[in-house]
Amino acid sequence: MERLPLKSKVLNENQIIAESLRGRYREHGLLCLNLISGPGSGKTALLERTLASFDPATRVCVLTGDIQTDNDARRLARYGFPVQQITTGGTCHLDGRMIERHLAAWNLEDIDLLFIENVGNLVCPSSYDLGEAAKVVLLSVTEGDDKPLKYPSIFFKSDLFVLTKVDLLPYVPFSAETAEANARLVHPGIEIVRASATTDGGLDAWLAWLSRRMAQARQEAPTADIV
Ligand SMILES: Nc1nc2c(ncn2[C@@H]2O[C@H](COP(=O)(O)OP(=O)(O)OP(=O)(O)O)[C@@H](O)[C@H]2O)c(=O)[nH]1
Ligand SMILES: [Mg+2]
Repeated sequence: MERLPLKSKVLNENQIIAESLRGRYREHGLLCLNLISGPGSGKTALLERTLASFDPATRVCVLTGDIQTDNDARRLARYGFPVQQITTGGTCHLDGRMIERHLAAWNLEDIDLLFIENVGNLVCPSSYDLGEAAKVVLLSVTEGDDKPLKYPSIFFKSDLFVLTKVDLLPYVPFSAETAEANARLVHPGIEIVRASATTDGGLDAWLAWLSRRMAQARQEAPTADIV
């Protein structure tokens, strides 16, 4: 059998859906962020505090993924913004088709910011593009400062590394500097913020990053110059 060399990557089904989602997000100037971490690093807590800080007129929606339960959607729905739970029933990551199906319930014209909280897993979600503008990786200070070296793919693919639960730093043998240096070894350009969902002002750096990226998404929308 003769083998033909392929010069470009054959797009798999997920990638085709992701590119279509990305195009739709761009068209509406919507910022989509895909939050990824191991189980319990604080994704939902970060989102709860973030939603609590927003003006009620903020056009933000959340899709939150878990293998079982709608616990996270119930936690997040308390803040008055549209939230949907995606229960995968065993799959360890979200994929483009799941996102597409759940977004059908919403009008993208009415959304400026879409958070996707992925299933708690530091490995599988890194392989699935959801059309997001950026992946955001979270790692908490109770998980070990070597994790960026042990799970390099997600640190390599993320624009932002949020080091969470920094209020616990005095109580655990964890060096924030080492974790950050390890993340930069894997991905020299990665941006890093430290966060605490339990401390006043603990999310300031994250919120500043968020508003910068929202402004950028608005500017890149095709209608940005039309007043
Ligand atoms: N001390 C402290 N605890 C936190 C912080 N953020 C989250 N937690 C706690 O960590 C636990 C897990 O937080 P979640 O927000 O549920 O974590 P998650 O990443 O959404 O978890 P999964 O969705 O199951 O992967 C909860 O008991 C939170 O109260 C923080 O900044 N500081
Ligand atoms: Mg959660």
